[in-house]
Amino acid sequence: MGNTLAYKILADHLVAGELAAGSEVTIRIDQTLTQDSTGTMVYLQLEAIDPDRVQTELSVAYVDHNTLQTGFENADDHAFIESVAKRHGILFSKPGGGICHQLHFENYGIPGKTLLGSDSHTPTGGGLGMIAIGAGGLDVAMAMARGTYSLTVPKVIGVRLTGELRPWASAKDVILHVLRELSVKGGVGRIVEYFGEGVVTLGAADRATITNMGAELGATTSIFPSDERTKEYLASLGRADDFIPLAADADAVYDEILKVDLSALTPLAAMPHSPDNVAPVSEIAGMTVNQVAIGSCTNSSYGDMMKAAQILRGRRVHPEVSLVIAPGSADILSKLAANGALSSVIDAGARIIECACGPCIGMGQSPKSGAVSLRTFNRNFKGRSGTLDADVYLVSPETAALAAVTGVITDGLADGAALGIELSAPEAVTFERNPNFIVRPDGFTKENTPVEMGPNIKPFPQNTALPQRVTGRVVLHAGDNVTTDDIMPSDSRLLPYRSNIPYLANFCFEKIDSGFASRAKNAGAGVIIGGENYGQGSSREHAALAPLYLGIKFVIAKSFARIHRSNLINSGILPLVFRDHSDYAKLSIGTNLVIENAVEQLDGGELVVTDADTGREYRVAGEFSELERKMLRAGGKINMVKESA
Ligand code: MIC
Ligand code: SF4
Repeated sequence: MGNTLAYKILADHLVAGELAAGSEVTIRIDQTLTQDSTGTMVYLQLEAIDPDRVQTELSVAYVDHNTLQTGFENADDHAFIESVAKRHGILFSKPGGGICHQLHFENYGIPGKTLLGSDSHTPTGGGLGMIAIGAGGLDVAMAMARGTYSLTVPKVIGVRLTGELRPWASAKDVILHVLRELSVKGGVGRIVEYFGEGVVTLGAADRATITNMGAELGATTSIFPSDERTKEYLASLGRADDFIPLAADADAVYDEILKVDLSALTPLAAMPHSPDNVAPVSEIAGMTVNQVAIGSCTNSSYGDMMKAAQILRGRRVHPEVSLVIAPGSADILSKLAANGALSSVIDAGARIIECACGPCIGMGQSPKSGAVSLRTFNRNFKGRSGTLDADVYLVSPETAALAAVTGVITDGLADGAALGIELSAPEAVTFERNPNFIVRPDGFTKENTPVEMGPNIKPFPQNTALPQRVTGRVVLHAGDNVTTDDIMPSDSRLLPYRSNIPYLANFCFEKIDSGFASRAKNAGAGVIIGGENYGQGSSREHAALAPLYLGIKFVIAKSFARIHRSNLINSGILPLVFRDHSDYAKLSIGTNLVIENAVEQLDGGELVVTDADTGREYRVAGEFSELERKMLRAGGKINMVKESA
């Protein structure tokens, strides 16, 4: 029985445990990446762990999220990250250099390596045949300090690609199709591995779009083979030496298989307000569009930018549309400037913004009230754009640029030719990589470099050891698919406070229940009730740290998203799962709950939670690995590490 590519790479990196789905293993981590909005916490934690140099082959600290600098906070955070990076041997990527995932893919991604990143879209690296996993900041800090990461081995879904995309159908449509098939929780506990004869029709950047948005499936990661297209991509960046061929065995056995015929795909769109709410563009064609945004770590490659430029060249952005373009890296922007594509899009009436996350995380360019915004991004959660009543549709760069010209959602496959727009593949180019946005840590040490700590940077909250009797009052009763954007909103107003949990906590759950923060503070000890897939989306551990600060002791949900579940455990907050889903409706705000003998119950896999007023009992699953139980008993990962030191 042959092996999947994912398991081959995991086996190569295995440090402890048995490589079988569902069991816990520790793997060696070759590379880490952080970005600034999660990075301030990561580096506070790294300083608390206090290693000398990092134990990875390569660690990079990118600044790409909080680049608005409307006050001193962002710039202070950047200076803090840079100082810690220098102290521990980490490369620092300056703001303006580009988006972490695009930059890492271009400059450092290597087939067969493992990458752990404090951002949920780290799996982008899977487009180059890496095992690239998104994790909470503390896990990334530990990976830098120790060079390892522990995870539950996922199952592997094989996606067999056949055929070839037609013009106007694009890599984005492949992943939107997969999302339509599997849903935003279809990838939980799974790695999505692409194989089949259709793979070679997709270039590395297209594969990156697909693996990037595997995060929206809830998957641990996604991966493509490393083949001649990978080699071609690496060679175009002067990195041919980084290439090795990699593929699953011909007789690899997948836990499940999904077949996708690329030739049958048409342009698709994820409609408000979920990435899996997918419809053919033809079904929504004709809808007036107010804003179009092209960029983000999903669709900001050179090829994507050139496709947009091809459509915009010699045309005019519709008078009623605001078109915003953010190239993924300074290298790409520079190339567009050199080959004239930049003038084409500016002349058409596009707004060019910094090579950064920007509007994707609500850092500017919020659409007008009630707007329809077409974005090439990966998330369209309600309010994420900064405008609560805007309708965001996620589409490919082709579909986005076409709508920018016509002013309405337009199906390029049906109408592109009639509009006189022919799409051709962009010419192959080579890149001179620009080292000028990178600060290398050479010559810097802990001894000669002080930590630069601005006044907005506050210590992170820490839990205490699990008591025998855990009590808490229900302070929130939430529905299915609660996102980390719901738990800890992020926009231009709040992102500057990512290093200030006491301030940020006031806005916890603000968008779905504005009374939450004060209710939790008044309760002293609180409990959150959630539905399915609680905590999907971002890797931000702020979605665990702010509730911790507000006194949340445990969360009971129908199911949890992977990274958020880990972040809760890392913070010492118990993520518990309803055994009987009908219990969900029996609990409401104000119910006083208690877990007796919590320490012993934790070992049993099932816990009894009792209504302290009526005596009614609820059975909840607490299926934790040995390591997770240790963390929960200690009151979180940092405490556990200190205990064992
Ligand atoms: C996101 O896309 O939601 C983010 C912002 O990149 C997050 C990280 C964060 O919250 O800082 C992610 O995806 O992990
Ligand atoms: Fe940045 Fe958006 Fe990508 Fe998150 S999803 S890393 S905010 S571009």
